Amino acid sequence: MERLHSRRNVLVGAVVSATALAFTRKGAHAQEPGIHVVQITKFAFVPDRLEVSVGDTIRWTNQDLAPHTATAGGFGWDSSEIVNGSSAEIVVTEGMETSYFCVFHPHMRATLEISGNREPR
Ligand SMILES: [Cu+2]
Repeated sequence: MERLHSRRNVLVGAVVSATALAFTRKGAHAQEPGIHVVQITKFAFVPDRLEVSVGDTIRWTNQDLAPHTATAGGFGWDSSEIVNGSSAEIVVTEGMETSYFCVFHPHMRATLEISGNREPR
């Protein structure tokens, strides 16, 4: 029941932050892909270190007035520009780069930890 409820929340989107927090608490033992929310605020990624699994979605939400990006250190993946109040999502894939930054503000840096695989659905 809890999983069904979580999946519906992901689709609805409005309550996705609460879902992401719940997912984080469940940790690596959760079987279904989850959504991890990273807030971009005051020129920083929060959290700046995120544990994810292949198949999970990472959603960056920009709370700053300035535009930002989430861009892999070697440019292997890129959110493209995220303007104030909007979000971008990337699905975690096997072997993807785990360090990223903002191309507009290269001092903004963060890291992913890819902890394991989930069964394809
Ligand atoms: Cu930026």
